[in-house]
Amino acid sequence: MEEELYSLSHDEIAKRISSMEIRGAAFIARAAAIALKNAAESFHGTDMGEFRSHMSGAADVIGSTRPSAVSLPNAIRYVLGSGEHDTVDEARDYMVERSRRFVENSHMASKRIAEYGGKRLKDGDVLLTHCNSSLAIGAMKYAWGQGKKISVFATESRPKKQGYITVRQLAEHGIPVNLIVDSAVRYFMNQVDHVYIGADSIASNGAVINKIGTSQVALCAHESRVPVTVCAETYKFSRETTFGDLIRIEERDPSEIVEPADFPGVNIRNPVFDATSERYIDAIVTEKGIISPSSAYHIITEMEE
Ligand code: RUB
Repeated sequence: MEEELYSLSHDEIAKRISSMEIRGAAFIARAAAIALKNAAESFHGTDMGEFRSHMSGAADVIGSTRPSAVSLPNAIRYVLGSGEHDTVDEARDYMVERSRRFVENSHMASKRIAEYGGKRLKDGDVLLTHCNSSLAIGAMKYAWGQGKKISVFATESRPKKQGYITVRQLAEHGIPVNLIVDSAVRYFMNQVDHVYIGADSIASNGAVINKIGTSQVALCAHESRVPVTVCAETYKFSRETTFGDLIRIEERDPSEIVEPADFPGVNIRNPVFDATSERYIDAIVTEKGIISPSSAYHIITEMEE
């Protein structure tokens, strides 16, 4: 599916991110990098001013698709870079190369995180996950590949039910998996050894933004003394939060939950992410190693400009 993106316009990729055909923070970030490459290659003039405004227009369109995934602006910032260029050809080549590098680094980071996160699991461990995180699933698959007989509880993750993707991916891999409704998390938590989840964004204080309901899962795990591990690349850390900005929580169309016409006079709210306090997170597995949430600020200060 990622390969297919190279033949699409940046507008088409932006549409697919908005409609959630492309979803999950890691994939969104790589799609954004590919969209910018395509945008740079679709510009045929020689005027640097026009090229700059073409690229900043493309960055705005792509960047406004999913407000809670900081991986998206971070990918855009990386691809556009800070280099000074004399000609359009030079600028285009630079961005195409930065896009290629971002995508490659992202895949490499996923592999490392799978390894580091997978190694922490033991034979017989029971995991619980929420939504559909390619990184958390990568760690589970790695552990399974090491011969550890893990099993997983996966929430449905209303309203878009990304948990269905998770259970299918795990079952196809042969990993025993139980699909549960979101409200069954506490019922099963006493059978769970680890909560493994992904992240859309991580703030400078270590708070994690992930699929709505993650904070309830983490609170419940905390109460049962079950460690919560977040699998996330460093490009999901938000530099802006260091300077006081808050990560915006995306609120999507109510029709994702119910048909509003069936509930006249009812206000239907559909926030799709929430913030989990760093107090309820035991470890964040990054490609640079496993860190405590309190190290988020240092990760941010070390991020490439
Ligand atoms: C997806 C979601 C995932 C994170 C991490 O939400 O919350 O847990 O994006 O995914 P949505 P990954 O379906 O609304 O995009 O580990 O694949 O980056």
